Amino acid sequence: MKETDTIAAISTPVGEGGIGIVRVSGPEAFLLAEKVFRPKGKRKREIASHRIYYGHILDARGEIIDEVLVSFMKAPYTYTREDIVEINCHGGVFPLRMVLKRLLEVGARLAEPGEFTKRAFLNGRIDLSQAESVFNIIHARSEEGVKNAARVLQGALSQKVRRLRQDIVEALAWIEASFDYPEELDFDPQVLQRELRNSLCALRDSMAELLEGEERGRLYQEGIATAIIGKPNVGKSSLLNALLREQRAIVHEVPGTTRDILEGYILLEGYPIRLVDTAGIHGTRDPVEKVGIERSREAAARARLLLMVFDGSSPWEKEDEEILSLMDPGQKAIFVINKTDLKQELDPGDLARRFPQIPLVETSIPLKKGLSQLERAIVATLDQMGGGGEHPLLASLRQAEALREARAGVEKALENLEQEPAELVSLELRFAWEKLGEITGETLSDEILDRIFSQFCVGK
Ligand SMILES: Nc1nc2c(ncn2[C@@H]2O[C@H](COP(=O)(O)OP(=O)(O)OP(=O)(O)O)[C@@H](O)[C@H]2O)c(=O)[nH]1
Ligand SMILES: [Mg+2]
Repeated sequence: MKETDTIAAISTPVGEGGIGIVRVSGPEAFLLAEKVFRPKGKRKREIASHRIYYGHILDARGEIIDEVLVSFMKAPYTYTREDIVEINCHGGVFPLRMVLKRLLEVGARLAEPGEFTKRAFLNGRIDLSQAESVFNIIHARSEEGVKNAARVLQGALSQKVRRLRQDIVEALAWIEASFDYPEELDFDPQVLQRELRNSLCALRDSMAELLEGEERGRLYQEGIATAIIGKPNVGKSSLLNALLREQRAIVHEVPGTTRDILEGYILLEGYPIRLVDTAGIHGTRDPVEKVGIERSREAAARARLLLMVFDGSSPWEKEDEEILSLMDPGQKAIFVINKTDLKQELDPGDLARRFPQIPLVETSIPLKKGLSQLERAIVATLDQMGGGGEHPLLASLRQAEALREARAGVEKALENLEQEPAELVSLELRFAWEKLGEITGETLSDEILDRIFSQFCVGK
């Protein structure tokens, strides 16, 4: 399906900056831009492609709206593979809106979120994995995340997926030939079986290899949600501030100081970490505190890593026990015994004996003790979560899910290779082939495509 109208949007963030860009794409991009743009001095000459022109955008009455630089780019060597015009305006909310409004007046349509990238996909310039990497580059939370997404944009994942699909097609061809024309194959059926088994095993292993990097890819891409939880007054907000190295959260000796969720980002050894400070969890009648505590529980449930903070200077209480119960089997945790500068009432040995697999760090915020040890424990835990894989290519749940299903299909085909009729094996392989196609967008419904692109920002 080819889009035929001409779209326009502000492609830079809304706010005040040196410049802002309004982008126009579609068959009438040049025509519409020329209606609103008056180039300085070159009124008679024809516009050449991939050149930048200086001049003014005029309103309907011919009054100057803004002084601009305009790039005219003829298809197909453009982002969308359509004609594109980019207008560099002064970067303010009003000049950009006025220029955009002017383009809409002369016939452009306001672009939907992600529509420029969607057109690049629909016009065949990039596949879906590459389109998603554009989103990942924009939203990456670390340098590693940007680099991994850039590799996907260059086609690294598409290439791998195409190769896997090609291998499946070859296996299918053999299976179906042996099924349809067994007498014409001068192969020993047993040799054929063995060959097939080998190539399916190789397929399964390459898929597993790709999946291995998934967790790590997502860690770099999204940042790891890390919740600081504990009963009131143990020093959670103090710990957040110490790790962020700024006084972000209010710290106070009155228990129940933190009411709302507070967040901040830190980078540790390239890992982007989203630290979430929460309200101290305990039984309370205060209705506002109750809401805060409910949010703490939700934040704890969503986190992939929990920093469980205990006050070393106060005896173990049932509230501390309750904190322990928030730990989910799928989550990683680190124990933090804080306030070690005060007289100690809590024996860290008890916790260490009960949970030998969970790292335990002793800290004192005023003495700045144990903080680098805590940071090292966090990095070590993330290394464990990430597993191997040099440059992970999978950073989206959607892609990983499709690959997992494809792998399951190949595994079933392998299991059934000897027992079941060839038809069943080939059905499983067809399924795997189709699932792999979802990664690159070759086999995906319009509805899902719309959902994917709607997550993008307007103007991208
Ligand atoms: N002596 C000592 N005091 C600390 C330490 N860490 C925090 N505090 C003090 O403990 C009190 C509570 O600290 P917060 O960081 O507000 O504790 P919190 O866990 O966020 O408390 P809530 O938000 O009420 O749940 C403050 O008076 C801090 O100065 C520490 O390591 N040693
Ligand atoms: Mg607090």
